Amino acid sequence: MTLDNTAIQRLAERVETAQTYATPIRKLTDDYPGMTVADAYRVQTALRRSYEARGQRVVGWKAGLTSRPKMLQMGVDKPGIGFLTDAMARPENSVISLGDMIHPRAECEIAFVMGAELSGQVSRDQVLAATDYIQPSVEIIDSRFTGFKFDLESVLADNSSSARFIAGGRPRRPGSIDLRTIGTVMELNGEIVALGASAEVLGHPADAVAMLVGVLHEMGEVLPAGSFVMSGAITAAVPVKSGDSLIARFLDMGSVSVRFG
Ligand code: OOG
Repeated sequence: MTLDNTAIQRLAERVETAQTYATPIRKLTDDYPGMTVADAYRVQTALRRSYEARGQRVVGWKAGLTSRPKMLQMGVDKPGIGFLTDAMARPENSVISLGDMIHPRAECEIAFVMGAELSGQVSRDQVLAATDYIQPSVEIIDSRFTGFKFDLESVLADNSSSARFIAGGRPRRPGSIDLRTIGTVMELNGEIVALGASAEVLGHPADAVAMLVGVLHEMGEVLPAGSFVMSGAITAAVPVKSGDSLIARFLDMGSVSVRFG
């Protein structure tokens, strides 16, 4: 860690303002080149505390940059995590307003709903044993950095670009489906724009949840029972705009549909 608490607090306020008013900012490492990953998570924690102080509730977590297509798209080669609040959740089949985002992009992800708490270093099997069900989801990400360009430290401080999330499709018990071979097809306005398979996510999406629990442990946190956890985009993210309609299809798990306003 290189930054003092005053700098951490100031950076969290800078990110929160950019998130709240959808105004792009320079990446944080331009001003704080010595910032470390540990510093970035301290900024993310300060941001989480601020949202909680305003009455938002943390309902889950997300893993990000867990697939090669995402790492190649963003030029970052390590995964990370971010928190999800009730204010970011949107219902399936709804119209999601994009007016309060800078340059939104959509992603298909496998979500895990936890039946039991997890903490520390856990295995894929422990993740699966603690999972109540898995479910298709769509995440709308929105980097607060100009041009959607960042490095690992900046994106982690920006809560891993979290903006909105939608759960849908058909929930499945983890033991009833091979979590590596779930094919996904994303259609935007009737055109196929992204195709993938769930093994892109660290070889097995449950390994992304194990990674997430490990990062939480380093932050002094656990993953509570009832958490909604997204394991990370399977394909590169797709830009969306007002008027678009999106269907994310998941093999044997149904689909998630949304429109953008
Ligand atoms: C960082 C967040 C990536 C994912 O699922 O890979 C992410 C970004 O690309 O802006 O949410």
